[in-house]
Order: sequence, then C-alpha cells, then structure tokens
Amino acid sequence: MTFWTLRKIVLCSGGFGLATYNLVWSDHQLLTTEKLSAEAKRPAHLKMISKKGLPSRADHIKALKETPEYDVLVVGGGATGSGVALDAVTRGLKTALVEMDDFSSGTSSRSTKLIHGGVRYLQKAILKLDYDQYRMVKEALHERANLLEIAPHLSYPFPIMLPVYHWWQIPYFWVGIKAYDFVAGSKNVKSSYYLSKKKALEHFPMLKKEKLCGAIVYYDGQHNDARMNLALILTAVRYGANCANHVGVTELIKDENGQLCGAKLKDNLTGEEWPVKAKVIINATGPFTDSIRRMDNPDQRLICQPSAGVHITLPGYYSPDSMGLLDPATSDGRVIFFLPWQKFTIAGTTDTPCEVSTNPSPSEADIQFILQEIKKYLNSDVNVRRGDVMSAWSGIRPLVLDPSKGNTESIARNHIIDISESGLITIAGGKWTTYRSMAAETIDAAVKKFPDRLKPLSESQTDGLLLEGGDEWTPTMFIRLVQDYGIEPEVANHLANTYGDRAFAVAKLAELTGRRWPVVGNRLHPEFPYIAAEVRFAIREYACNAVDVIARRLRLSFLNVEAAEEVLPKIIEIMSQELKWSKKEAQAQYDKAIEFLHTEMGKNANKQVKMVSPLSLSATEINKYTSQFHSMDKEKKGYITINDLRRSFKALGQKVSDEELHVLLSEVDVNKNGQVELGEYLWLISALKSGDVATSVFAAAVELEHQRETGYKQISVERSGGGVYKTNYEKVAYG
Ligand SMILES: Cc1cc2nc3c(=O)[nH]c(=O)nc-3n(C[C@H](O)[C@H](O)[C@H](O)COP(=O)(O)OP(=O)(O)OC[C@H]3O[C@@H](n4cnc5c(N)ncnc54)[C@H](O)[C@@H]3O)c2cc1C
Ligand SMILES: *[C@@H]1O[C@H](CO)[C@@H](O)[C@H](O)[C@H]1NC(C)=O
Ligand SMILES: CC(=O)N[C@H]1CO[C@H](CO)[C@@H](O)[C@@H]1O
Repeated sequence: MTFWTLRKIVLCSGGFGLATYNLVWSDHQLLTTEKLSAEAKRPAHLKMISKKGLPSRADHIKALKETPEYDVLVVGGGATGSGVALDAVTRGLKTALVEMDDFSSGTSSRSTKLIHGGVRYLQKAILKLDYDQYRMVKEALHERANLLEIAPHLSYPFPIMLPVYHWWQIPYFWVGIKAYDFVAGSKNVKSSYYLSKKKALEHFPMLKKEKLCGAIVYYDGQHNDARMNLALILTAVRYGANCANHVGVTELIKDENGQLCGAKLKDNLTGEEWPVKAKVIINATGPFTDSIRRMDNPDQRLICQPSAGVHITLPGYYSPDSMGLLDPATSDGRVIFFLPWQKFTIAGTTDTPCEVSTNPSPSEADIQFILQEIKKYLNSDVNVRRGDVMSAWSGIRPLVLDPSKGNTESIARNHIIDISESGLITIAGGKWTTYRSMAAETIDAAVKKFPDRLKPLSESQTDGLLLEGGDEWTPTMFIRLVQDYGIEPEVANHLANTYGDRAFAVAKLAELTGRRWPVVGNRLHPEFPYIAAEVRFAIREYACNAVDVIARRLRLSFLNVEAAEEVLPKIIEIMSQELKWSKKEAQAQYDKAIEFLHTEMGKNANKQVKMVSPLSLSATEINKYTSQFHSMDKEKKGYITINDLRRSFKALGQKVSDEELHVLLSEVDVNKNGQVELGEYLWLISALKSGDVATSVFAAAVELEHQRETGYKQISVERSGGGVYKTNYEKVAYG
C-alpha cells in the first residue's frame, strides 16, 4: 500500500461523509413537514368491520358475485397487490383483490426475508451525488422502520456482519455504513459498529479466520415474508375488502369507449366463472405483469426483465442465532449471504436471467454453485455438505425496464406505475420493503388519473397502521400462552411470533395432549414447533389446499422439505375433516403437494445425494460386509463411528487418511447423526468399490480410489456445468 493509495482512501472516505451530509441536509426541510402524528389523525371512516371472526372464503366469493361495482379491483395477492388493497380500502374505497394461486405464492414468499433500505444503492447515490437514488434509500429506510412498527410480531431488527478482507477497506466501509445510519436518522434501527477480527470471530465463530481483517455490523430488519403478506390481506379484510385466493382474472372487460370497466374471474377450486365490475383495475401480478399488459394490448413493449434468485436452507449451525453475514463485495459483484431464519440458515444467492413461470424450480447447478461459494467463507469445522441442503427455492425478480424511455426517475425509484390507454394501472418492480409506499403511490396515481371515478374519503392511512396480530402483541406475550393454556414455551414462542395477538385464537383450537405437560398442543413434527391446531386455523386464514399450509401458513417446506413430506399425511387428515375431503380428493392433495415439494422446494435436486448408486454388491458381499459391520459394532450400538471405520478400511487393505475419512463420514452419513448405520455403511463400501458415486466431497474422495484402480479421471462437477456426474471419463496419467 503506497502513501498515495492511502491518501485516496482517506479522501474518498472523507468525501463520502461530506457528500452524505450534503444530501441529508438538502433533504431536511422536505421531511420535517411530513412528521405528523399519524395515529392522532385517523379519519372517522377508518373502522374495522369485522373485529372477531374473519369472513370465510365463501363469503368473499359471494360478495364478489353480488357487489354491483367495486371502486378498485386488484389483480395479484403478493406483497404489492395486498398492499394496494389495504391502501385502497383504508381510504374508504370499495375494494376487491383476487389472487389466482395462494396469497404470497409468488415471489413474495421466496424473498431473502430482509427488510432493507439498500446499502448498495446508498453507496451509488453518494458516489454519484444522485439525489433520486438517495431519496429512494431514504424512503426505503422509512418503510423499513414502518414495517418493524406495524407488525412487531413478524418483523424484528436484524444485525448483519460485513466481513472485511483488506484492512484499507475498513474506513471506507465504516463511513458507508455510518452514512446509512445517518440517512435513516430517527428511523434508524440500531447503530452500526466496528468489530476487530477477534471480536468478529466471537460473534460469528463459523467464519474462516484467514485473510479476515475485521468486520462491520449494521442493522436492517428481517421478517416472515409469507406471513407478513397474509397479515396485509387479513388486515384489508378487517377493514372491509373482499379478498379471494385461487381466483384468477381470465379476461379484461372494456366498455364501448374502450375503457376498462371490469374483469372476468375464475374460481380455480370450482371452475366457476363470472364477471365483476370495477371502476379501476390494478394489475399487481409481479413478474407476470407483461402477460397482463399484453392482454390489455398485445403490442405492449416488455417492461419486465425477469431473473431468478435461488436460496437454500441449511442447518442452524451454519450461522449464529441472531446475526447474519453478507458480503456485498464479491469480486464479480454478486451478493453472498448467510442469514439465520426460523432457527435455520438461509444462504444465497444466484442471479440468472430466466423465463417467467408459475412454479420456478431451483436446479442442482444453482445449489452446487451456492455451496461452492459459501464454502469460501466458513472454517473447516463447518463441513459444507450437499446433504445439509434442507430446502431450496427460486424466486423471480421482476427487474423493471422502463417502457417510456427518458423517464429515468422511475428507474431510479426501482418500480414503475404505468397507466394504459384503456385505464389499466400496472404497478411493478420495487421490493418487499417498499410495498407500502408503492401501494400508496399507486392509489394516488389512480385517484389523480380518474378523479371522477374514485372518491376516496381520505389520504393514504397505511403509514403506521397496525397489521393483523400486531395490536396487543408484546415480546413476552408468549408467557401467557404457557401459563394460561399449558403450551410448551418453544411452541408458545412460535405461535406468538407468527400470529401475534391472534395466537390465543390458535391456542383455543389446540387439543389436549393427554399428557401432564404440555397440556395442549400436539406437535405435527417432533423437530418443529408447529402444532395441529395451526392447520385448523390455517383454513380460517383461507388456506385451501395442503400446499397453502406447508408453504405459507406454516413455513415448513422452506425449512425442511423432508419434514414437510413427513407431516403431509397428518395435515391432509386434519384438512379432510375440516373441508370434508373425500378419499380421492385427499389423495389428489397429497400428490399435488409432493409434486410441489419436488419441483419448487428442491426435493428432486436433493435426491441425487440420497443413495444414488444402487447397491452394486452381490448377495455374498452384502452378507460379508453386514457381518463385518456387526463385528465392528462391538457394543451392538446399531451404528459405527469414525474409529470403527478407520479399522475397517485397514482390514480391507485400503489406505484412507484421517482427512479423507472425515470427509467420507460426513458425506455418507446421510441422516446426519454423526454415526454410520448399516445401510449407510453398505452404500459406502459399494460406492467405494464401483466408483459410481454422486456428489462433491464424497465423489472427490472416492474418485481417488477410482483413479488408483483404473487410471481414469472423472470429469468434475464444475467442469461438466454442474449437471453431469457419472459419464464422461477422460484418461489421465495417474502418478
Ligand atoms: C430472490 C429474491 C429475493 C428478494 N429478497 C428481497 C428482500 O430480502 N427484501 C425485499 O425487500 N425484497 C426482496 N425481493 C423483492 C420482493 O420479493 C419483490 O419485490 C416482491 O415480493 C414482489 O411482490 P409482487 O406482489 O409484486 O409479486 P408476487 O409476489 O410475484 O405476486 C404476484 C401475484 O400475482 C398473481 N397473479 C398473476 N397473474 C394473475 C391473474 N391473472 N389473476 C390473479 N392473480 C394473478 C400471482 O399468482 C402472484 O401471487 C426479492 C426478490 C427476489 C426474486
Ligand atoms: C385450476 O388451475 C390449474 C392450473 O392452472 C388447472 O390445471 C385446473 O384445471 C384448474 N381447476 C379448475 C377447477 O378450474
Ligand atoms: C385488468 C387486467 O389487465 N387484467 C389482466 C391481469 O392479468 C391476467 C393474467 O395475466 C389477465 O388475464 C388480465 O386480463
């Protein structure tokens, strides 16, 4: 490092600070007027129409058929559409929302679950002195604070560590992060701070020591995205909106002047179709926006450039309980992160251009790619294994290209609001965090465009408006569930942090366990705090099929796809009782849910690691190795350990180093209990003998054996593009 580089860094960091100060100052006057106490000024029309029970889905469908005309019809029940419906209904507009699949079944349940202002955008804003970018970050930071406030049961402040690998980056990162705090102003979550290398490793012990110089910790928020989405819907319903899932828009209806006046709806549960009238129609269909706009006018230019982002779920020990890690500065510009979520770790992500699909599927290549990337960050105690991937999913980013060139403001703002000639209002892009401001802006735009059609009773009311469950929630509310109902603390905690003050309604549905403790609340799966009563409650929250329950009411399929498969029969049994499903219907539900787990939650991708090689051992060999296994397992424990294995390899005349042995054990131990059971042992021997093995680490270790025996080298996973495992051998000189 020369003096000049140092000088550059100091100047750069200093300049960064000054520029921020200027931006914030010029913004100051604008914002002070915005600060009115929202709660005190709620208009009289803002009243919940149903405080206790929620109307059923059938009630909503009936209303959708009988209401002569809605003010606003929202198409799409993701974060954006739900936010729009809530904004519209709380302004006193007659509002309906239809979602062709389940609420939050699209991108909104597949996000990274961060509530963030966008540190990276701020960097751009400051370096380029770009005021629009700056306003966007400022707005996102306001929304971040709002989301933490209106749904305290579903969202919380979340510390994120930025590892620093070059000491000269420290001042640069530090100033950048302090600018982020500073811009957030009174809306800041908590102050960021610097950690020395030693402290960083205390906070994040799984991190690789080498090259680390230190770390910076800053705060954003985290939430349960699908539940947040549902809370928006339920709140809109409480204020009088009619919202129906599994109802799609199949056609737009225009009047004699070519203006939109309604839409044809189709109930996907019954196949029934009917028209609904609406003064204004809002398309909030996320990455589907283009297909909708083209329905309106087939010659529309594309405004979406979809790209897929894959996440994987790993066991909780990949990250500390309550701190995430994010590297925004990978050499090729991708963002790598490990974030604890619901006691597991979410890691990601990829960014690949894709086609829009209703069921995006994570590929094995995507999963391998993420594993390879995260390996670089973890120390050798955290052995990154393919078998640890519990679930994987893909979300489609609707990156918005602006249809009307020259309108750079909307690009900078990351979302667009487009009004077509026939009056279709499209809202697309943005992020989860800013759903509310986007929604308010959309309704503002609608009111401005159609002053004769829309007569709202007030301005937007959603800033600071509490969502379903948030009202009486407190951080210690779960204790009452333990003490009053006799629910296990872990379950009570989960209920409180999922349903907020509605957790008591769930507790009332919970059946007696028949044991002394817990008194009520039978778990659906021993490893998860989900209880059977939640399935019954899910139906009251408009879950219509098994997938709605495992993916969005409970988040089980995102956490552990195998566990989700295990509890399916139980869930379907309960749903069958509640919804009077026939045997045939129950079977169809099961098949559909399995299909979902396989295609959308990474179950199929996962399959390759499980017992890939059919046992290529003869019956005599099986007998031989079985008795060998039993002789190794002297204490008749039913499993063998690494020491037993070492002895066994010796006896077989195979030289395997301790390092290799450790690797082998970790890969072959498919159920990850640190022990090798008979089946696993036979598989290991078989794989070692045949060289016919599947993945990563294990493959590499066994490949050595294979090469020794044959002199051939197997083409690596990376070189085959991530797909090919057992073809394509090339001759190598093995020395
Ligand atoms: C990988 C990834 C990670 C992300 N991480 C974050 C993050 O950490 N933080 C953040 O703030 N943002 C994040 N985002 C962005 C955020 O997830 C999206 O901006 C947001 O979810 C978009 O919501 P939406 O409602 O516009 O779209 P969607 O959630 O896709 O909703 C659109 C809905 O419209 C429905 N629909 C389509 N056609 C019809 C029809 N004809 N009739 C009825 N309904 C229809 C679909 O079924 C779908 O449910 C992430 C995005 C991706 C892709
Ligand atoms: C519901 O939607 C699916 C997928 O689009 C379709 O295959 C099915 O036929 C629909 N069901 C009804 C009753 O319309
Ligand atoms: C009003 C409107 O444009 N509705 C469209 C929404 O999207 C669906 C499906 O993509 C179309 O069929 C509708 O015409």
